[in-house]
Amino acid sequence: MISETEDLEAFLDQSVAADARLDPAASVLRAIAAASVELSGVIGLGQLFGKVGASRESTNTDGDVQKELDVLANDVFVDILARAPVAALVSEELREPLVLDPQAPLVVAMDPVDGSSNIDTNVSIGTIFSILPVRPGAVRVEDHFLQPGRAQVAAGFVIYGPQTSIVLALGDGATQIFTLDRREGRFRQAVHCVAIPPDAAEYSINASNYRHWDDPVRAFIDDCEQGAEGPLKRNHNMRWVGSLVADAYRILLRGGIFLYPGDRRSGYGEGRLRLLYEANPVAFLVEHAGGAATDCVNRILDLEPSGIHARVPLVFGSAGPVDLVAGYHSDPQFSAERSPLFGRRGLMRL
Ligand code: AFP
Repeated sequence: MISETEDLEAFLDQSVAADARLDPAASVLRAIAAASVELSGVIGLGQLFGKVGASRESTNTDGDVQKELDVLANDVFVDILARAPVAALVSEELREPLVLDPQAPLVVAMDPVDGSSNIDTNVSIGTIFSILPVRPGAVRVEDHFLQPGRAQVAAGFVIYGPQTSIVLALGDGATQIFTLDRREGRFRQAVHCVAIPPDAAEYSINASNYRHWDDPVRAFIDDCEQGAEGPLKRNHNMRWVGSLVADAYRILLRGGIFLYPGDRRSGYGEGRLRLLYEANPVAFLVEHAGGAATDCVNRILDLEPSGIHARVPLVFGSAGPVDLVAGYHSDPQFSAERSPLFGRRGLMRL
């Protein structure tokens, strides 16, 4: 375990000194950190920089209209990763993988700007990244990316909020947080070895989708809402930022559970979030901090991606509540009660 360090540079140097195989990943993390300082400056200016939140004619792989900042950020990361030991890049903003240095030992999957819909509302947004080893013998470029998340060498996200911070885990079994000290132009250690509380009564879900959820998710949220009088026997709080990195950062620091399940809306059967560059990196950080991450039932980091932009239901946070949600999905009683007679669990509809 790496001892507490002064800043990101010292942390990366110490990590490579402890395991020389991490040297290429450390170079990629330095590149991402440098690009994030530039982006932080642009995001911090908001409308003063220009219409960064303006919508373009183009759409991304999500079918979402691209914001000016989405494209600008993607260009910044492509430029800097082309000078790092990266063989290929998958980005939410690019339909196909982009080949960079075919001889390099790593590939990177990333969402350059997560939370784009919040750009104009001055809410925290972020860059999420996953660093994987190339797969020897891969025939197609995308085959390098179709690995379970447990193969990640490193992963993390940058959050552009009141602070600009990098949350990362680099193979040594711990999640670290570094905050940009603009006075010195460097990322300094803010939290050493993040530890998610094993339990917490705070849940994070877009409740406006209640009518689209499957029964086990409804049953769990119903029980959270019933508070101390309900089967969970305690009152709960709710938070939903609409920016994955903001909800993830809060949960890493004070615990809780985040849910973006699959639902019955067209195109949302596997939820909204992407396995390669949203769920896997967040799951890597959460597990390194002692939490858990599933697709409601199965461990995220064990899932085999079906494609570079594959979506996945995502539940993560304090291990207790994440395990409880899996229990709601495996215990038939939680879905048996939702007959036409029961509007909400346990309440007879007359
Ligand atoms: P955008 O990047 O389109 O704003 O989506 C953000 C996001 O991917 C993730 O950061 C949020 O947790 C989630 O979508 C919010 O989804 P809803 O808008 O459906 O609540």
